[in-house]
Amino acid sequence: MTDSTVPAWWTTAVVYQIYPRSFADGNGDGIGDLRGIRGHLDHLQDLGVDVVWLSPIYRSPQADNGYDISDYEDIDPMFGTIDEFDTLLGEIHARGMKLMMDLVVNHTSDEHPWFQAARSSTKNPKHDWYIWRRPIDGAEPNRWRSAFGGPAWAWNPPTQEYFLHMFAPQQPDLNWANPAMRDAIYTMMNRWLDRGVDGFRMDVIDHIAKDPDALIDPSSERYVMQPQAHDYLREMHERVFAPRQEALLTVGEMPGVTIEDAIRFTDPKRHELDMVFQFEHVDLDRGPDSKFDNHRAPLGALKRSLARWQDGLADRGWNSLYLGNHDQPRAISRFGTVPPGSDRLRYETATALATALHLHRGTPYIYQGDEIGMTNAGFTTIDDYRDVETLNYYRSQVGRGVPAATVLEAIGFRSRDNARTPIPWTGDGASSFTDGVPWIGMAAAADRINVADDRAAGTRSVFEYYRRLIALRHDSEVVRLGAFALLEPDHKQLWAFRRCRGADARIVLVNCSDEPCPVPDALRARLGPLVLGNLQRAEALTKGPDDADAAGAESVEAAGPRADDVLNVGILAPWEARVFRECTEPDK
Ligand code: TEU
Ligand code: CA
Repeated sequence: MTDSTVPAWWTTAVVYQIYPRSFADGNGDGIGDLRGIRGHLDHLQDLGVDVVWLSPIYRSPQADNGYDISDYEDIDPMFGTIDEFDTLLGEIHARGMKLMMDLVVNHTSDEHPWFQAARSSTKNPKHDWYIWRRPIDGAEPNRWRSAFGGPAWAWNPPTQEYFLHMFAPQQPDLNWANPAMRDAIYTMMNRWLDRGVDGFRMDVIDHIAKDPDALIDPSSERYVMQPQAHDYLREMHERVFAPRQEALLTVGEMPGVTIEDAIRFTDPKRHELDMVFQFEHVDLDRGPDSKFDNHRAPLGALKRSLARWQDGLADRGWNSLYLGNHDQPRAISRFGTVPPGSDRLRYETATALATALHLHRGTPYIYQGDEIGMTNAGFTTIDDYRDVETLNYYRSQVGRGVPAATVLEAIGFRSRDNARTPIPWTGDGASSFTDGVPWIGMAAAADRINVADDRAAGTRSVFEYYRRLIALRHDSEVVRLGAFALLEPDHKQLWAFRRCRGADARIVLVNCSDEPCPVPDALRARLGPLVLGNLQRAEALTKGPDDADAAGAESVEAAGPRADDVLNVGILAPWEARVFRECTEPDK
């Protein structure tokens, strides 16, 4: 957040993440593209989002679906051309939205000309733009592992050295200690901002600083969150963001970041980033050895984790709010119990989790497809999968004798491909996404779970409910800026919390279970008029008094269903979510 007394514009904003290769295909090659996105901007504008975040569309060999960039300043032909990009950007701006690009500068593709030069000779000026080490005792310099399995070092015969890759071998890590390399990155970033881009989501930006001693320490585990990362980000802020800071949004993706680090990264007085993606809540259900040793995270762990971050960044810094993205399984199948393609409690779970997330303090991020309640894919064979991380894991596990069925069950729950299935725009499934053959299969039940059917579902439309959540954030200062307090922290079904700003307060009740949930009496006594609920109750709802802070009839707080049906709120239905004004006179 800026250090002015006026809250930054993005404290009101909601961001929508597009994974371009799976959003909409405009030329029939089975891969989503810029033309496809242009054809569905109404969907985003109808939803009411303020910022569109595009996962990478730069030139790339696609070893990691574009997170391996070979030219930062050109659009990959599979997505379109730079002219088509300019047209898309213009149309997004004309509709009053902003565009945030995905910046991957911890590493490049091994096909980037920089790396091709660097690997050719230790004498090449670009050699030091990457991270090289000689063998130690004939082996890799330390025992660091790639996030995708195997050693984090690959051998380079021309120079008889290893190079570091925290991800795929096709993704060599850049050496941020080299000033010329940093200059090239800043120059490129400024060219995108000069083109009109409104900000950057910065891929694993907490990985960019490496401790040189750790690189040759066989026992070292120290590869994220090195303190130099702050120095580089302050330099980047000075060289790139500062001249246009008020208009920009910068968010750092930071696996492993702590609250203390995040305060330093997002404290406006430090001029580094506006916000970060932290990983504490999305690492709750992973095993000690692998994310695929997965189990369900208890509600208590999830709500206390987010509450820690609410409390931690309450006074300095700002939270990104997310439950899903292109690296995570679908939230309703992971934090809910909705199997692939099932309609059982699917609308309820999608809208309940969205209510909990969007009523927290921070900037909510909607991942494409979550706004229509998409589930995990439901893939059944390894041939259905495309993700390098998933395929590497399958091969390594089966290779060490784990039954294929066991591995398929683990990846079926946790694979990143669960969220990378194409968006079905109508009940025609694949043909509503592409005229060709989609690059990856559709999720289960795409004939039923699709944009057209959801948007026609009236009071059971996930899209319509998301739209009202977004409108509520836009309308309500207490939702945007109100202080957060977790209520009933030990309740195993109920996610309850309070937001308040001055005398104005909301109480949020979300039953995160498949069973009815009695509302504790102490809470019921505090409930005033209903502001928003995800279920239509049988009882007729009467209009309550006009809202004090509602800006007229367009306010969702004025227009939504409201009633003093506190007496009827004693029991929350499975996955029922309700937002109330807090009653100031308990006996009322
Ligand atoms: O992901 C970084 C990351 O660490 C987590 O998302 C996760 O550890 C990773 O997906 C492996 O489980 C970012 C991008 O979001 C991801 O798509 C890329 O694969 C990765 O960086 C490398 O660029
Ligand atoms: Ca295409």
